[in-house]
Amino acid sequence: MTTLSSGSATAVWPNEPVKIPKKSDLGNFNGVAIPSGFIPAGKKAGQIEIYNLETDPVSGPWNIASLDSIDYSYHYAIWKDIDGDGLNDCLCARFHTDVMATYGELVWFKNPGGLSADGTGFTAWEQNVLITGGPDVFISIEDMMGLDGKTYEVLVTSELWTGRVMLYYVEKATGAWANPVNIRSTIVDPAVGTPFEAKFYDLNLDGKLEIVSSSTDSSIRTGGSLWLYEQTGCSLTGLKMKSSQDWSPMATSQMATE
Ligand SMILES: [Ca+2]
Ligand SMILES: [Ca+2]
Repeated sequence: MTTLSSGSATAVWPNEPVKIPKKSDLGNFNGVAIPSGFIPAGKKAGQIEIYNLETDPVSGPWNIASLDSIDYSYHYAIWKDIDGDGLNDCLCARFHTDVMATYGELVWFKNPGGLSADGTGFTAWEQNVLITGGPDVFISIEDMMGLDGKTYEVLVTSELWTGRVMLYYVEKATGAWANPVNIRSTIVDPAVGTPFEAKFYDLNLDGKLEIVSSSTDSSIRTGGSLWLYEQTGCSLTGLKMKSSQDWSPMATSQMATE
């Protein structure tokens, strides 16, 4: 077992580790990013910390979110060249919560380049908010073909604070995500309870992606639920998903035994 670090600069509430692609613009090392932060007092100041796993001991961390002006919680990250400058950036959801307000954001961090395997050359990553009041914890992205024959890059989000499962999408083009005007959205489920994670899968191998989302909702049943959504393909872009109201939700514990 490798202990990344126990120093005072490390994550106060680590979430899902995300592998960093071994690319020259990301230091050219096998690395991992640790998004962090959550709701409890003292745990709200999250970070996105990069570690180089090729050195012994591991090198880092270098915090992509070092320019945060207030506390944010981070749970997952996607590496993608958002602005089309050839450097992979970091796309993620985050949320801020305090006694005055709670809200989520979709944000991307611009890779300034210059990161080396030992961390020299690391400089702060500029932050760019794309959506406010929606994505907050988990995002996942896939290419999908629309009924108009165009390819779309589609984010599915599970939104802890709005209780929704959503799609956000742009027509696939270099730099498309960098301009919020390009981003459209559709509701998959307006009230799934308290969701945490949603992902695309082709569960029935018919070539169309389904969505699987987990949530808790004590008003529906005690414990967790696993929700499935399938495409009905009746909107302009073919991205409309079947309402969860057509499904009979099953608790995950039941699924294991039935
Ligand atoms: Ca870029
Ligand atoms: Ca399918």
